[in-house]
Amino acid sequence: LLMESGLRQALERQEFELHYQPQLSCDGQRLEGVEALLRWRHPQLGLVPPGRFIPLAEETGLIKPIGAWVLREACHQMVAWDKMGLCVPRLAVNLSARQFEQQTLLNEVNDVLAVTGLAASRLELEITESMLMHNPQEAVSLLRELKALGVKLSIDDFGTGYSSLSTLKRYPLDYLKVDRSFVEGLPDDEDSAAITEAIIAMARKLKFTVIAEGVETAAQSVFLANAGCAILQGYYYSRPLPVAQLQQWLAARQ
Ligand code: G
Ligand code: G
Ligand code: MN
Ligand code: NA
Repeated sequence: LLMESGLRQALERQEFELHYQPQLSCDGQRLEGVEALLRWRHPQLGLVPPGRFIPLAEETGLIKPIGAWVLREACHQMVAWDKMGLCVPRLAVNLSARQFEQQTLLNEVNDVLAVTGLAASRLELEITESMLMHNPQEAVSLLRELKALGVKLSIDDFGTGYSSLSTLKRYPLDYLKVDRSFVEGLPDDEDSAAITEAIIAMARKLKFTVIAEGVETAAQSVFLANAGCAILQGYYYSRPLPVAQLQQWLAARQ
């Protein structure tokens, strides 16, 4: 109850903030991009992770204005980094099911690109399998229109839903993010290793660029790079960081 009334006011009170997690090339050398991850700086509860308020935001519909804020805030941040001479090549933003609607989303993306001047190709929108399966026909046409704007599209948490790679091929997706539940067992767990290698190999043949999430160890990063994964994301490289800390992280690497 406290959460719901608080959630309604959180936007006006500017209690939301974005943290950014780096994504590295498979050799760990080059920054490929960052993923924006939402947090709620609650006056009493402190920093609330998205798992604790996004379901409620979805139920109440508040996710629409919140999601629109995330998109604007993150794109403005990219342009601010450009001006500071900090090179962040690409920005990934998570979409929720309720945001994934034809006209509103297209207008929001179009507007934010026009207002900020951010090149469309530097924006990546992350969607989940369930968002595609709910209404495949609608999803295809929405994704095509988003692609026509020039943005990149990725499928998040791949492997946790019910879709196969062959089904995914019907959609104009650029990136496939292997869910961290597979990465967790690497390199020793034989089933995780076999499944991860197979997913990466097939995804590559189908021309997806593969991103692994939840990379926590050097051994996992080596395994994934050898398996053909292009981009790595996880605590091994960096946790999701508040803006000031990400800027320090970037500056330290230059
Ligand atoms: O940062 P963390 O691991 O706690 O994120 C947990 C979940 O919340 C992830 O599944 C992530 O996709 C989701 N999430 C994080 N930020 C956003 C956001 O801005 N919008 C939406 N819809 N989901 C987000
Ligand atoms: O579902 P999505 O991929 O958007 O969620 C990303 C979430 O995963 C973020 O909440 C982030 O905090 C979390 N995360 C990122 N890297 C790691 C990692 O190396 N290990 C674990 N356990 N979680 C991670
Ligand atoms: Mn994600
Ligand atoms: Na994910």
